[in-house]
Amino acid sequence: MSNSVVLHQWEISPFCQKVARMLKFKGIEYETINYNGVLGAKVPKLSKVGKVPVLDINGLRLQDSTRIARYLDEAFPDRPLLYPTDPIQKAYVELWEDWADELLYFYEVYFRVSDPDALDEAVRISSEGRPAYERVMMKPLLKAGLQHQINMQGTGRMAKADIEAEFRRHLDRIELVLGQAGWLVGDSKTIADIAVGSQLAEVIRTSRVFGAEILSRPRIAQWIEQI
Ligand SMILES: N[C@@H](CCC(=O)N[C@@H](CS)C(=O)NCC(=O)O)C(=O)O
Repeated sequence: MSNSVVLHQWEISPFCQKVARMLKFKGIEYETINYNGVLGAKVPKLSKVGKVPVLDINGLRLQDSTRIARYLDEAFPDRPLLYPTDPIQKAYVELWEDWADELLYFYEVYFRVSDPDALDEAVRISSEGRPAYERVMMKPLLKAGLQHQINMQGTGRMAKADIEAEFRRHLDRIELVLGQAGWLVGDSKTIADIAVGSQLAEVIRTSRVFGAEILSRPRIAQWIEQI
């Protein structure tokens, strides 16, 4: 493992984007390695869990965006902090982060897999730099993989109207909270904003209809610009 900081990623993964944003927030230079197309077969070998993001840093290999966030604050305490020092604020931040990673994520997957244009865009991004035939191979694989995830979790078995109504309720809550100080917790950016913003940014990136729905809320639109 070299001395440089390396983010092993899928460009369209909201968790990888979350790590990229936290590294920028901390002012840490890094390189990325993308596992596009058939290179995705190498992802299970990067760590025991077999998911990306994986970060190589200071001779360590870290997997899981939340573990990476905690490590960055521990290893670089003099840089801006991702987690507030106040214990109550920290608890709220951690709850938002976990909510984004463990619930909001499945809406992002749902919008990606249920909208043919969003799926095409996701396939295009995830096969960039790879031969054209890999893009053709990837589409059914990505679709089946994502559909399986949301079916197992449950969102994929809900009625479309119910999923969309729940998502709008979540957006309304975020919009309301942002009305306090422009951030989810306290009066400055934390990992809560980065985690929630990274999930929503992926919906905006590939889903035309729900991207517009997110950006129709003025506080969210302004806040996401700063994520
Ligand atoms: N809790 C993990 C979630 C990471 C995750 O689910 N990554 C997905 C890509 S978005 C993945 O690598 N999936 C491959 C698999 O599950 O085999 C984190 O925060 O890093």
